[in-house]
Amino acid sequence: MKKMVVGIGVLLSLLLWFSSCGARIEESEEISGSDLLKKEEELAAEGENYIVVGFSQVGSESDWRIASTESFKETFSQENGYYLIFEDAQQKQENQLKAVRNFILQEVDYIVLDPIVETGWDAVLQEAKEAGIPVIVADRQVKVADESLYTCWVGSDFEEQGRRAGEWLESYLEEKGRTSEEIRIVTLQGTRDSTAQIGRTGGFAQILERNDNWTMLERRDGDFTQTKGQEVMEDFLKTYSGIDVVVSENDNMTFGAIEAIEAAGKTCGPDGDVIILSFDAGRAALQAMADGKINVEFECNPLLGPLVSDIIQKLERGEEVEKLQYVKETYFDSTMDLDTIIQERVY
Ligand code: GZL
Ligand code: ZN
Repeated sequence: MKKMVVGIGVLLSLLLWFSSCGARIEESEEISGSDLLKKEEELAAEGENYIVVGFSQVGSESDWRIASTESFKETFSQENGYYLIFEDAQQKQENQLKAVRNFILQEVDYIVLDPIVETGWDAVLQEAKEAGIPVIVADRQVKVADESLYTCWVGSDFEEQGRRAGEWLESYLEEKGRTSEEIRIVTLQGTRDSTAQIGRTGGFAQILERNDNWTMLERRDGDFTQTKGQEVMEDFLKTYSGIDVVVSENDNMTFGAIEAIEAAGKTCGPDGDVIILSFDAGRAALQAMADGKINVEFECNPLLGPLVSDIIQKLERGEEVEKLQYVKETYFDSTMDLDTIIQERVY
């Protein structure tokens, strides 16, 4: 019988968990994934009915991602009736594929996947389907030939976020009487082929094309990280003169871009040389906006844990769930009462 030795981390955390639940496993005992879960079933028989959830998370590349992980770990706790097996893929799809296969071997009850990019999931989701394990996709989306390979998706309308950014820039430039001068724009893109990047780029492009005086000098992948965002912005500043606007597809790249702009002796924000549009609207970015460095923040809600838990509870009751579930979002700009907004922010 194929013995699957669970990762030491999982083994240790499960050992700790079992000991805390009173089931005693001899310290020296080497147990396999399926034996581990048999023990868990024994526990269940004693009424400790945990729903085992395997969550494959993209990585820890941004403030948004950290808030997302926190939301899932807080929600999928033992007090709430769950046992969470959490895997951080360090922004590599092959790690996510391994994690999902691991979850299947461990016969988890549900798989939650935040897919780093949209393609490459058909085979592994087919395996989950054959194993009878429902897959819930959260945040970013998967593009698969057979939509039945996942139960549902919950997350943001990234294209609307992008459109909202374009609409905001239109009205801002109108207010400033800058509707006939050339507006020179660069874009720091998120991880290429991630749903957030596809949507934000695509949504903004819809508005770009109706403004003849806007010039998109270049869009380049900054991988949603501060380091890469700074690197790309430094190169943009060397390559292009008179950049008027930076569209940055997440706050961490924005922080890097601000570093680069200021190092080049320029200023950004409402009173600066360069207009900064940023996505996520985490607390640190709202503070940077209050400090005058960013013009506008397009919110992206990372608190998906409770929504995914509601979905699982519905499925446990045999209820139908919507295939696509969008979270509500807004934007904040420097004209608003940022101190109050910052106080109220959860992330
Ligand atoms: C968006 C999410 C993106 C964030 C980035 O929902 O996938 O990934 O905008 C994060 O900050 O890295
Ligand atoms: Zn709109």
